[in-house]
Amino acid sequence: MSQSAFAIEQFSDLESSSCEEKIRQIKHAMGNRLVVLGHHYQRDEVFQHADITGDSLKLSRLASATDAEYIVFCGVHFMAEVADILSSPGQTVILPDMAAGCAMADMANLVNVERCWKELGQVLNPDERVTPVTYINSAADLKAFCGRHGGIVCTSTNARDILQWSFDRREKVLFFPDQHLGRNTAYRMGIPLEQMVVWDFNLPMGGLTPQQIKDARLILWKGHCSVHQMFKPEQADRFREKYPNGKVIAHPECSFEVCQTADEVGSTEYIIETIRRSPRGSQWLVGTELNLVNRLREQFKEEGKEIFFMSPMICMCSTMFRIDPQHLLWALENLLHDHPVNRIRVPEGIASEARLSLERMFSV
Ligand code: CIZ
Ligand code: SF4
Repeated sequence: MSQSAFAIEQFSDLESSSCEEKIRQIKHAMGNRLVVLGHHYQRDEVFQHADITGDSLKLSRLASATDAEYIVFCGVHFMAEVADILSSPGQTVILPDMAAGCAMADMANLVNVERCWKELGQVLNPDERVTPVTYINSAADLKAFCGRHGGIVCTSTNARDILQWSFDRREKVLFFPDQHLGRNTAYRMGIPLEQMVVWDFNLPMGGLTPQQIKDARLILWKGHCSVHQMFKPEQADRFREKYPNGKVIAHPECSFEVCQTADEVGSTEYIIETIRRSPRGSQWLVGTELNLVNRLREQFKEEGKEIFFMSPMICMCSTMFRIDPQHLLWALENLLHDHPVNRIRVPEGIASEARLSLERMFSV
């Protein structure tokens, strides 16, 4: 990085409102050279600047289609990695704050997933009998692991089709890092809970006996999202007492009990679409990240739809929240002066294997 790059300290104390104006000016000045992507969980002050908004699947597809020189990803680290993997060599992907990770993604790493694969090898031949499936919320080297071992990536939008693809190829699936997405999706496909086991990566052999492994169809990694784990079925009960005609919609990262009581279960894109299509005057209790729920409440107010957040407590994704207008402005100001900061670069060896598992997903 050149010495004349701007330091974040020059921006940290700026008011959000003055960042807003400057961000607009830089975006205008850079035109088509720049595209800003915004995930649904971003705060409004940042989300408003996105040229394209969506879930990670939609954004990663669009990242591969754009020919902008700079892709600024307002989201979390694994999403920017996917954008880098799918973009072309001349493009640069920027994550405005490197601390924007995903606690759930961090619950699986290459060391403990490779150990799991080796330990499964003591009981069966995993490369013949187990399809590894990684949720897109995972590091690039885990996507590469899936690429190497005949596996695939899924998102919460396509998890069902991806699990079907995986079971069509091999009799078992190892699903990481989110146990809830795996369990909720497989159960709705008709796989009973008795055919699922949880792999505790802190224990030898995942804490399972050889027989449990042989009998299982789905091996679920013991990972979770602490934001979605806050929602409880009692919150749905209380809502229904008050609004007997109201509907409950939950993200599949929520617990099994919450998804069982919900009227609808689906990804952020599904939640938005379902509420959009619902009749005027509908009442919804929504179990997903707070910024998105607040935005839905505003967006559909005019149609007389009432939207409530599932938890009485504030549960926001604290890492998504790291991307603030100050960091976005800092990243853009540097780009305007051709000093990319916080570039996300996946080494080519990892990227090419990760691309395999992503391309398998796109082909399903
Ligand atoms: O895939 C995504 O973007 C995430 C993390 C959630 C969702 O349901 O969209
Ligand atoms: Fe990760 Fe949960 Fe935040 Fe999504 S809401 S980015 S899964 S920590």
